[in-house]
Order: sequence, then structure tokens, then C-alpha cells
Amino acid sequence: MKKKIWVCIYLILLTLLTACGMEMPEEMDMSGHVLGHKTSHSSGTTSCADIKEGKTNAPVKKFHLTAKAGDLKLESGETIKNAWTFNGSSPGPEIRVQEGNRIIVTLENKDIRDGVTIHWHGVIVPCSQDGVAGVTQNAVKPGETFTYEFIAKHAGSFWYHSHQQSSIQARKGLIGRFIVEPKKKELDYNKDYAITLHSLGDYELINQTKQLYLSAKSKELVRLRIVNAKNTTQKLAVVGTSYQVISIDGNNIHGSTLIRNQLIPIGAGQRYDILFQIPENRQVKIVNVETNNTITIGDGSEGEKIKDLNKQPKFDFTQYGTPIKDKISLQSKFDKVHSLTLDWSWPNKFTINGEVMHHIPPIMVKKGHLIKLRLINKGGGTHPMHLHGHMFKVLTRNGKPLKSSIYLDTLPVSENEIYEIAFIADNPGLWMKHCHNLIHAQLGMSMMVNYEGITTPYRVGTKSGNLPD
Ligand SMILES: [Cu+2]
Repeated sequence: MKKKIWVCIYLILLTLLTACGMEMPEEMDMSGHVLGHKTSHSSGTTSCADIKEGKTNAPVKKFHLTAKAGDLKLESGETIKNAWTFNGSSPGPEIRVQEGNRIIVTLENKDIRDGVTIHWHGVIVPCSQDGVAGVTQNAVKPGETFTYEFIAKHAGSFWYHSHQQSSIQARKGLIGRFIVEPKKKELDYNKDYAITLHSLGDYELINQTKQLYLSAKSKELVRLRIVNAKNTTQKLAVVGTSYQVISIDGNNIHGSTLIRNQLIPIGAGQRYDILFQIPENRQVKIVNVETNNTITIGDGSEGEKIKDLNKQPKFDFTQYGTPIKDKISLQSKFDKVHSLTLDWSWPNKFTINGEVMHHIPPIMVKKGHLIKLRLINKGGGTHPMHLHGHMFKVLTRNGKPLKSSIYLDTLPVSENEIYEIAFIADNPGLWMKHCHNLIHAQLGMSMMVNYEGITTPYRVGTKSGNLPD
């Protein structure tokens, strides 16, 4: 009861704050070029719209996603009124492909008035395919289509969501999973499942239910890919078996070891892949301690019951796995170092270095540069910071070097934490760097990482109606 009142107060405040949210400029060029100054055809510049996947003879996989409004029936029989779905479900259809495939996805907007896009979260795509309204394309209006085309270069667990008014549209249901199976399976497992944690209206869901059941036989090895499409970190307890964290954000962890009774904190936007064995004739239960939703895996009888799941220690990715030799280390010579202070100011601004989105200067990079970012959380809750178009290596937390080589695309930074991360600028374009608590992004915590010489013909603002959040 008490919790319900707090949720109500929170929702009312959120509605008020969002309603009187940031003033949005009429027109803005996210490449950082001066408005009215025509650069797109001048020499020495390249338009993001022209950066596409080259021709190859990779096997082609085609998909069609229709964004539409309608009532959505949950597995419980309850109906969510006026949900927004891809092909009638939320999450939309799971797109499952093989590493190296050429992916062609036609997005059709049936009736979402303000337009939609698809951003391929965590997937390294060419600039024109990143799905950010007003940066890499215009929002796709009702009756229109847009076709995405890119090569799935990295195996791993990813997801997709609209990046037009993303704080509203993802929450209304415009999300889905994007799974790239490895060409060569490095690990052995019998079952490969993927699920999405998300909120739809007032419902906290796993896929389209609160209690999910997945089949597996005794002794079978299960790979479970967990996508957190919510705005906040979700903590998951694994009951009845030991498990390995084999991948985070689509990047395999070298030297992952078996752990037991540790809560897995999955930041907003992140994906964790875990591997475990089904015990003899017993089920495994995975409990989201934030929502009490559960996933039951296994055909046997009910497994062990453990109380106080909330009191389990948290899994710590900074102290897990073994390092590999790669191109980035603390000793690397960085071409640029930037500090980003993440904060909140009354009544409703989420800021980076004291400014909100359209006042934050872009970080300018050159192809081939090694960039280090220092992320400092001074307030406003946890900020899951997402970078488009790149994977970054996490170097330190609060000054302490990581134990292994962890590459992410989204890093939840808790209050008072300081992380150092680094990435190689190897994908020329215009890329968002923003908080994946999409409410925070909408209220200002969003900026650009732009390559020198890259321009865009698209505009963000009230005039074009492109509002990426
Ligand atoms: Cu945030």
C-alpha cells in the first residue's frame, strides 16, 4: 500500500515535470555546424546520410516491422489499452540472425502520429542506419516507410527501440530484441533463450507476462539473454543453480567463473547473458527483485526456496573475469580526455557539465583517435550512460582499475561514482551519448560525439518534429 502511494506521487511528479519540460529549440543541427551555413555539399565534408554499408555478398536476412497503435492482450488475459507495438506485440518480434548476415529491415509506420524510428541499441551500424530522429534520418510519419540495412558484424545480445520521443515511445511498447548468433559457437549450451524486462503502462513485464516459463531438461545447459528495456537498474536473483556471466552488452567476458547467490544488477539499456545448468529434476527460478516477476526454467519439480533475495551481494563486473590483450589500456596514449559531470538541478533539469542537451557542446573526434571519458555522477540518481556507434572499454571505477577487459555500450553510473572509459573513434558519424534513463535524457542528459567533417541534412526541433530525446 505504502509503495503504491509512493509510485503515485512519483508518477504525478514525473508527469508535471515532463509537461513543463525543457524548452525545445525550433531547429537545431546536431552536427554542431552553424545553422544556415551550408556545409553539406562543400568540399571536405561528408553527410551522415551518405555513410552506408558497402556492397558485399553477405547472406541477406529481411524483416518487416509495422509500428501501430492498438490494444495489447497480455498472457494473463488482461488488456493494455492503446499500446504501441511492432507487428502487434511488445516487445516486437525477436530478430535473430547470424554473425555476418546483411540485415534489411523495413519499418512501416501505420498510425503513430508523431512518427517513429528504429535505433539498433549496441549494434555497430553506419551513421545513416542509427535511427536517431533529426540526426541520422527524419522520423517516419504515418503511411511512410524507411528501410534499414547493415551487416551484423558482432555476435551478441542487442535490442531495438524507437529513437523518436524515445522516453514516451519505448515505454508505450516500441521495443524488441536483436540477437546475433555467433558463426562459431565458443561456448556449449543446449538452450538459447532471450527475454526482455520492460514496463508497459502500469504493468511490469517479462516479454508479455509477469511469470514466464521456459522449457529445459535435467542437466541441460541454458544460455539466457536478458535485455533490460526499463529506465532503471533491475536486480535479478538466480535461485537453484550456480551461473556464469558470459557476456555483457554483447561482449563476451574472458575467464568467466561460476558464481552463486549473487544479484545481477542490469543497468537500463544493458544486456546480460548468463549460462547455467538445470539441476537434476529441479527447476531454476530467476526473480527480478525489483518487480517480483519470475522466470521459471526447467521441466522438473519446484526447486529450492531462498528467502531475502534482496540481501544477496551484488555481482560486480569490475572484479570478474580475466584480462585479454587489446588496443586500450590505462597506459594508452589518449588523443583526447573529457570529463562529463552528470547532475540534476531543480526543478527538472538533468545536466552534463551543468547544461542540458541543446546547450552541451559536442565532443569532436577524428577517425583513429583514442578518446577517454571521465563520467562523474554528482546527483540525480543512477545514470546509465549509453554511447551510440561504438563499444567502450571500462578502465576504472572510483580510481580502481578493472580486473578484466570489459567492453560495454551502456554503463550505469551510480551517485558519487566516477568511471573512466575509453573508445577508439573508428566509426565516422554523428553519435548520441546519453542517459538511458530516457526520462533523464528527455530532460536534458543527452549530447553528441561528432566526427570532424561529418554533417547532417536532418534537423532536431519543433519545426521538423524530430525529437530524439
Ligand atoms: Cu540519468
